[in-house]
Amino acid sequence: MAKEEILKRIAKLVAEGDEEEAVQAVKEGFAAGLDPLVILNEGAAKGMDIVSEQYSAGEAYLPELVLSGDTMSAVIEVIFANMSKEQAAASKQGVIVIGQAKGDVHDIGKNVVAALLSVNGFEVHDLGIDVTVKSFYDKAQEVGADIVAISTLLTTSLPYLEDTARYLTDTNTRNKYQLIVGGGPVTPEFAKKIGADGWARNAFDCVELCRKLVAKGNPGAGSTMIVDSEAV
Ligand code: B12
Repeated sequence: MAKEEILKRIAKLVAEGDEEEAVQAVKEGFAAGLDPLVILNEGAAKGMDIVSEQYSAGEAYLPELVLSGDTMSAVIEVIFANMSKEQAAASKQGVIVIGQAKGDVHDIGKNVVAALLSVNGFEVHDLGIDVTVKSFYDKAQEVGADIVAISTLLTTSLPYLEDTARYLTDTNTRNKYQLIVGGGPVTPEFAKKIGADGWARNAFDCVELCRKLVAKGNPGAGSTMIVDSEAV
């Protein structure tokens, strides 16, 4: 099968939530010489786009979303296992604490971001879903993080991003950690408003953002770096 067809098939199987076949197709992709990052971005992630659009159009419902989400997670695991071998010798780019904001159980996008950061040489500590402000702080202190990354897809969880910025200020640690935010309702304007150090549109942009922020240093200085590959 041609590479392009394998990518389309992976996208379709993720959208359909067919975990077994999707994992098999990913393995076929490796065998055909496809780059793991291409499989992730142009195959699996496209599948999530498809089911997201179907959901928004009322053509798919929560059970389908859960199946697709589980399939995406399984696929990420296989892709990640394959990539981490290649990247084992990668130098440490920085330490990142990442999690989904309090009240939010969505984790697919956050998992993609975490996986991509890991394979690009960052040491990633993933706190999972529904993470309290204090947990972000405690983990960052414990591991000596360079970056605290918060994801949310829920408008109702946005206030916790602002709370985190305030908590870091109140504990005199705002100048220790680059605070970055992202996910559906998190706009660049919102990131600026809460004084975050960075915002990125997707996982690929996030890797670039993290590289630039670690190189720049000076967290909490008041400027917000925006990395948006879709900006015109
Ligand atoms: C899948 C899904 C679910 C699944 C989640 C499964 C899982 N394991 O994650 C399930 C079915 C569980 C679910 C539940 C709910 N959902 Co839902 N869900 C979705 C859906 C369809 C797709 C999300 C997704 O995975 N996208 C694919 C990933 C790859 O993209 P992404 O998350 O955006 O991440 C990318 C970027 O945003 C960015 N990014 C992400 N995080 C970060 C972090 C940083 C730091 C940076 C820089 C970048 C970054 O990079 C990522 C990768 O490129 C969206 C619709 C949509 N179009 O987004 C609704 C959506 C997010 N859900 C919604 C809602 C309302 C809910 C529920 C409240 C429904 C309900 N009534 O129960 C519950 C949530 C309960 C809770 N407490 O959290 C709304 C949210 C509306 C809002 N703005 O508040 C949406 C937008 C649907 C809608 N149109 O109404 N959901």
